[in-house]
Amino acid sequence: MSPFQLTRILPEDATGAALRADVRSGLTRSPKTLPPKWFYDAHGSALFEKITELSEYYPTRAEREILHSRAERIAAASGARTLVELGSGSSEKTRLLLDALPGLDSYVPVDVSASALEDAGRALAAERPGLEVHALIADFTRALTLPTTPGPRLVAFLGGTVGNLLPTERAAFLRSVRRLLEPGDMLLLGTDLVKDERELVTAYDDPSGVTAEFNKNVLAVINRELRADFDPQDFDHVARWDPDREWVEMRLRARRALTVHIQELDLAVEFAAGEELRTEVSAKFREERVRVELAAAGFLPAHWWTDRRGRFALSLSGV
Ligand code: AVJ
Repeated sequence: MSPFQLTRILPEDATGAALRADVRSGLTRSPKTLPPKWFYDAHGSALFEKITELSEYYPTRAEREILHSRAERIAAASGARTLVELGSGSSEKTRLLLDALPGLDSYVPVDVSASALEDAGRALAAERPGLEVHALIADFTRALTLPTTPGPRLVAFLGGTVGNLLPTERAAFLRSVRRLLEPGDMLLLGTDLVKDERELVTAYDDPSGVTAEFNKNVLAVINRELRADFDPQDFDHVARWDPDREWVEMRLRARRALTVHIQELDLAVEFAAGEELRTEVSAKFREERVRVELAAAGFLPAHWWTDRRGRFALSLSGV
């Protein structure tokens, strides 16, 4: 039996149907919005990898610092035999955890991107012959069922991606993760923290323009998948801090009045000059809010660790 198994939970066309529904509803409302998950085709994922290497984009390095210093504690506290990673992407940070979890039998990376799962999953299965890799192609914001693997399980949701969910979506998501867990299982959650506005905005508006390119990539995705005629040059990248909701927003601002045609949807979308399309919210947290939200979902927060500069936190919770 191969130690690498790839299971598709998402039906082949679920992604296409979800994209069509999101684009139709997001571009026909006011203000216009798109969910950030559509950034991540192969090019968008590569651009995100480039973002993580920018000096301005601190979350990845800050989280890696915490994982590096706390991996042994996490391993000891969880005693995990199965590691489930939601939104695993390239699984690079996972190696720190995997290396620290000596008793691990199974690794379950969950991602919407089959290609990311293939590459990362096969590499890991080759490196760790004793480890069963059960990759799941799934949208973790929807109902998930996990393969039967030995407990206790540690579910990791890293990178601060939980901040991409709006508050009501986040509450529903945390409850759905809670339902996956049994007594003895734990959740390891990465959350970016509230900090100086300049530092936050610069992390989402780097001078080299990589984040701008990443933001505009969603237009290329819609052009390709839904036969639309967006010209990325018609839009400016905007990153803004919302002090009331404590999140960073990325937007695309139309440089002039224009009409976009989306053939697959049989839809024409008008933008006024200066009109902004919101493409992402990235919520920043305070310890108290993380505790309250975790508790509301039925978790028992046990540990809270930050990097030395207090920019990012990892929390470990039981159920
Ligand atoms: C991958 C969702 C954690 O919100 O910081 C990076 C995505 N957006 N730069 C984030 C992102 C703009 C990132 N997450």
